[in-house]
Amino acid sequence: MTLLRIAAILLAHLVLIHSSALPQWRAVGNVTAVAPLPQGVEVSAGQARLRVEALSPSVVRVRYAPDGVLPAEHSFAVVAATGFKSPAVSVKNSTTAVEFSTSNFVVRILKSPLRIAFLDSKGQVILQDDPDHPPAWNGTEFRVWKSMPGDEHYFGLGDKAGPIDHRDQAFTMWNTDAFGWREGADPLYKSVPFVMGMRSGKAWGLFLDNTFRSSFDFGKASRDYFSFGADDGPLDYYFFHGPQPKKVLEQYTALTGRMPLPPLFALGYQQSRYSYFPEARVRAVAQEFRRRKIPADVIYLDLDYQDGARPFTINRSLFPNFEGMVADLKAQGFKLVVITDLHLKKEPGYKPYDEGLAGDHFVKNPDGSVYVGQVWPGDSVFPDFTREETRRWFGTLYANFVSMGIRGFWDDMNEPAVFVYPEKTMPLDTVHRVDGRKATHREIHNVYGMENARATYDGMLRLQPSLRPFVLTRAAFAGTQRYAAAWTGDNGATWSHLRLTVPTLLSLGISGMPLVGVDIGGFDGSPTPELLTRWLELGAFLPLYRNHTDTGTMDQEPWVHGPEHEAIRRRYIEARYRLLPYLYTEMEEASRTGVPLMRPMFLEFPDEASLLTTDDEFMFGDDLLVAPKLKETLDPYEVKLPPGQWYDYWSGERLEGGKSLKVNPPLDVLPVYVRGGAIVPHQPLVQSTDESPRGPLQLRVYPGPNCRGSLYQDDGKTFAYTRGEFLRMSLTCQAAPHSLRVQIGALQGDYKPWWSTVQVQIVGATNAPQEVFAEGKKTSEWQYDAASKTISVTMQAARQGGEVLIIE
Ligand code: MIG
Repeated sequence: MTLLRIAAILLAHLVLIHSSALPQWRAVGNVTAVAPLPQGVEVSAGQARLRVEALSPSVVRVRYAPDGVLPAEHSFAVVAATGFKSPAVSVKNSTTAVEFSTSNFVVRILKSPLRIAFLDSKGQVILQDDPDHPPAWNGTEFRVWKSMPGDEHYFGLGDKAGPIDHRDQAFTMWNTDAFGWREGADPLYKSVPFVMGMRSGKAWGLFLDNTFRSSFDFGKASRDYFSFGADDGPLDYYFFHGPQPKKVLEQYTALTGRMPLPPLFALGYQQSRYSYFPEARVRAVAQEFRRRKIPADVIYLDLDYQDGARPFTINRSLFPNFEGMVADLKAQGFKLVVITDLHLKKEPGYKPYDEGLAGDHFVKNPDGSVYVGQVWPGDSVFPDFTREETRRWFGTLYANFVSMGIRGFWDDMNEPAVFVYPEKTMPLDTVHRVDGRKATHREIHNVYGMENARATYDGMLRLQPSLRPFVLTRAAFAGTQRYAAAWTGDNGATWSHLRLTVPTLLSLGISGMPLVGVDIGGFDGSPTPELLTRWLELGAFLPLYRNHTDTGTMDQEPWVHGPEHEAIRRRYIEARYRLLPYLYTEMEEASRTGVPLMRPMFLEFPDEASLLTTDDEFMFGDDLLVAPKLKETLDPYEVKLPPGQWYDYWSGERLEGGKSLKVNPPLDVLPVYVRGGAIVPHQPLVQSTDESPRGPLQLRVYPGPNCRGSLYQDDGKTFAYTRGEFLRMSLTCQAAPHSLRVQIGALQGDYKPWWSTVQVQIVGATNAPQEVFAEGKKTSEWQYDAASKTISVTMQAARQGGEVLIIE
């Protein structure tokens, strides 16, 4: 080796690339060798290597090995890296760059110094390493800097409780029990190192597959670049080419998995508190919902049902006939979800402890002894959920509850939370035994909660393979949507937390988690009557509709603030149940595509620059726009209606889009608008999802351009839908001067729905029709309601579909 070459290598290893802030960063230097691969390319820079491979025409994986050795393949998040159809690529090598392209975009690796850029097929840069800051290491720590165009905005990252647009802010990924959190608190309970960038209507995505503490900085350190990095572990990331934001989400969730179709009851109203006890109180709450005719599906049992804070036990003095209570509630159409914390009391004679010890299932100290931490039961031990064998064992602990008919479990405290301060979790050198290798808590911390939820989900499935499990988790990592719904932890009974509900849940949706909710009414403290009413109105249009509060707060059931508030709240809960066919259809879509039910405006309207960072209104599915009152002040506020035609959901009034409305909704109004051209399925009112609606399926038609809708139904409980027991129907409408035609497509699938007639409801009709035809025959089965400007036509449902023609 020549002296010059040695000097060059030394220099490459010693380049100080970020001298102003952190002089110890070292980049890998210049490319010294290029090796084409069938799906990409591997380049060397001295002893370092970079491998870039296309997983699909829209996804590439980027892996660095600073010491030349790519880490063994292991990912908690990724389920489908091999499920993609990898395209073959041809690599072009020049003196300055190595390049390959898929049918959708171009990957260019610049040689000196080693940097990567993603370009569209026209050669425009989508995302690139900052020219002055190639990726660099500092010991085990690494950081990547990307150029940050002034008009680019950033979304995702999990439960970030501030604006959905992360520009100008910095974030940490470290699951934290954050009781008392407020706006901007970071980190919270979940870590999803996935970000979506949006610029000029075009989206890209980036997922850092690394479970260690990581961080993202979108312009705090500099306005010229954004950056991300982790304390340790692999620099292994995926780039997703959109350019549609929905497509980025589809690709990201193809990689990390999607939410399985939830049971229908999960979309019903859910009542919780810390805690309902004794047994008589639980029964009384259930009774009260039925007596007052406030629809509801789920009641939660929090810690106090347990004996001595020990998970999987029952306090028999408070719940003498627990089994009978579960059965009686079931008969009233209620599902019970019970909390099952993961920390197990260290107490010989307590079955989960004895079994877990005998099976060697607990997390260890570095010296090999079992780690013991303080949580609710006092001295507690922690199952090592990273082991398949341990997850299987933990899953068996649910057998009793499942056989009683309990349909859901609530995984709390799984960051994991431990009562030590300020760490709030187990020591970082605690040892996990991931199948086949040891890992410290530094690596496992962020996935511990996900693996806990996985144990619960898989356990339920094994115990009762025909029923869809429902698991609610607090902690999460990328991919947790495969196992659980999630809520945002301990919020508070303040207007600020009502306001944060919207952006926080939107961020979770962009992070691949569609089945999410907040404690409606706030966990910490008791809401004023108005605040609870507004929150319950909004809740009717959130993915999960769950009211929950802390121990020691005032009662928070819908009826506690007198008849006026109760009547409003009941009306919104009823509206939720009437809308279930739409909600369930949208949820089924989310389970197939990863596109969440609750969507930021930019997801539906990527080309509307003025809506890009909007997070005080949102889309609920394809067609509903929800614009809640989120401030305590008395002032009117603006609702931005995207271009096109819109309808007021409650009055049917027609509105012109492309401008803002000033609204000042009274206590009993949550502004909701429907996109012109939507057909939104509804059902008659029920008191729970257990009850079959009686009457016709209602198809509300909001005439407008590109008029369409769809319906998906199945039994809402089992996996029979995977064997053809579902129903799918597509809907369209065409307006012509003086007529409107509504077409119901042929029904697909074998599921027999509860309805045998269909009522087509045309919204926004200013006059009664001249004539109405159903299936080409003139019919008199119609009504016109002048007050709501609605024409309703009832007809028999037929497998081959049908048609209604209205002559105005
Ligand atoms: O330290 O189980 O976020 O929803 O009610 C409190 C009692 C422990 C925290 C959860 C909350 C739950 C509470 N838990």
